[in-house]
Amino acid sequence: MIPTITAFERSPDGGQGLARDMRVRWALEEAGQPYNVRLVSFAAMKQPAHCALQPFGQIPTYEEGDLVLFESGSIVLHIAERHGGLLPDDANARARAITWMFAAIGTIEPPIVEREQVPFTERDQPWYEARLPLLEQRIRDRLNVLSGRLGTADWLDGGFSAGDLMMVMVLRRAEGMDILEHYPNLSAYIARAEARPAYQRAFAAQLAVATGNSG
Ligand code: GTB
Repeated sequence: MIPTITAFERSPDGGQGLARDMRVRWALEEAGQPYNVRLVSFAAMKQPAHCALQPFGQIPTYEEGDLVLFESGSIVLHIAERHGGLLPDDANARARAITWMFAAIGTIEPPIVEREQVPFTERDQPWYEARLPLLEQRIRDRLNVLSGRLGTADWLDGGFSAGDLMMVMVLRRAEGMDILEHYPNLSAYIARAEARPAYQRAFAAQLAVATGNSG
C-alpha cells in the first residue's frame, strides 16, 4: 500500500528542505518506497479533519491503510523498521541507531529550535540581546560532543542509518547561525548525507512544491 504523507502547501522556508516532511520523504526514498503527498494550508492544518491525524495541527502525518502516524521521528522509525536500508540487522547496532534518532530529536534539536524561534518570540524583550549568546553556547555545548563523537567517521555508528538521517536533518536547522561552520567534520557529514541520491530526490520533491513544479 502506498502511504500518503502531508506537507506544507506553502512552506515558510521556500523549499530549503527544513520542514519536517523532508525527513519522512528522505526516509521513504532511502527505503525505495513510493509515496503520495497531500499538501495542507496553515488553515486546513488546524481543522478537525487534519487534527484527527495530527492532534497538534501540524505536518507531517503518515497514512498507510488503517495506520495513521504523526511525529516525524516515529514516522521515520516506522519506515525504517518495515523496510531495508535504514537500520542495521544486528540487534545491538539497531538499538544504537535508534538511540541516535532519539539523540537527534531529544538532545540536539531543542537548543537549535529554541535559538531559531527566539527572534520571532522574544525580540521585543529587554533580555533578547543578552540571551542570544547563551542560547548559541547551548548549541555549541551539544555540537562539541557530537563533533568529538563523530570524529573522522563517515556516519555516527557504522553504516548510514536512520540515526544519521535524523541527525543531519536536525543539524541543518542550525544553518545560517554561524555555528556549524566551526565544525568542519559536521559540515562534511551534512554534505555527505546531502550527496546521497535518496536525499536529493526528497529535496527535489519538496522544492518542486515551493516552485510550483510538483505537477
Ligand atoms: N514534533 C513534531 C514532528 O517532529 O513531527 C513537530 C512537527 C512540526 O513542528 N511541524 C511544523 C508545523 O506543522 C512544520 S516543521 N508547523 C505549523 C504549526 O505548528 O502551526 C517545523 C518547521 C517549519 C518551518 C521551517 N522553516 O520554514 O524553515 C522549518 C521547520
